[in-house]
Amino acid sequence: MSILDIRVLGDPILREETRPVGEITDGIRALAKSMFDTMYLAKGIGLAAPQVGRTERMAVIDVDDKPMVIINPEIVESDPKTAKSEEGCLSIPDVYGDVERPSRVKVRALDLEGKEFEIEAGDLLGRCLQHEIDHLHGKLFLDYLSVLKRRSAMAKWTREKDKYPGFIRKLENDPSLTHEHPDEEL
Ligand code: K1U
Ligand code: ZN
Repeated sequence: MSILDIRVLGDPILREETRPVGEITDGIRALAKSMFDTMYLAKGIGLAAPQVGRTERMAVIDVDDKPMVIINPEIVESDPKTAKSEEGCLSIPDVYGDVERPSRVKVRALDLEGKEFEIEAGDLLGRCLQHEIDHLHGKLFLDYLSVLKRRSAMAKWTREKDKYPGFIRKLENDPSLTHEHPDEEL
């Protein structure tokens, strides 16, 4: 098992555009495996390459026990109807916000064999696809919040960010994974 460090808000890589994956090499397959290991340990449902300091245009997702790798994904259709729901981000631990997004999207991507596929999804999977594809273009859920909600999310992050020196979240000593919830403490 290979666990990668997660980059947190403030690391410039989270705001950069990724580069399309050309050939799907053993290195890309190994990266996907390490990203799954990292995502599961962090208790996430998705993880995009920039979150682990990589510039490849790829992400891993697992909603409802259906692991999926999306390489060079594109949203090819978006429902004009929108839905609002709470999101978190493994790169902004303990900060949450309600994000309005298209209710359903159709995504075209390559799998780890280099085969093109399309997936149409709403609900949590549709939201997760959009959240991960945003990461691949340097966009974060905070960008969708109103000025007031964004300000309060940033105030919360100001209180959290010192736990992550160098904008690096090391999962082996991560406070939100290793500490009990305050309500569960005596
Ligand atoms: O990319 C990431 O930062 C992962 C992120 C993805 C995501 C969360 C919520 C809505 C859309 C996309 C997470 O997995 S954060 C963990 C989390 O919020 C969550 C975990 C299990 C079920 C639902 C949400
Ligand atoms: Zn995220």
